[in-house]
Amino acid sequence: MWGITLSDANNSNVSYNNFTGLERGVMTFEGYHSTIEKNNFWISTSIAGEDHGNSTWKNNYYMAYDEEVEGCYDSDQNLVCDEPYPLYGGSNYDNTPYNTPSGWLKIKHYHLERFEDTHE
Ligand SMILES: [Ca+2]
Repeated sequence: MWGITLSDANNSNVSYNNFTGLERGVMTFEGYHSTIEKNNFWISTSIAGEDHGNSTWKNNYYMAYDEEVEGCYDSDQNLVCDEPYPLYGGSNYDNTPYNTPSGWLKIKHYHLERFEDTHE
């Protein structure tokens, strides 16, 4: 069961959702130029997202890809995995997957702390 299916939908935006209690998160097909960003995919399978179109996936959190054992390394400690997260289906990637739930809310605070640290 999918949380959201975008069928033949163009220029849609799916943001700020918590996908829980599902086996699968978002699937797009036959559509183009939609954006899926800043969602928390609390989905343990590797099929949080499936893309058969040409949508942009960025800045999402994937529970199945947030630890080193799952392949997510964060060598520069900016809360974003160093390697892209491959979406199921086509050949699309989330190039900036967060390793922290709602990491987009924490990144400003994180940078502020780092800035203060380096200027003390
Ligand atoms: Ca990183």
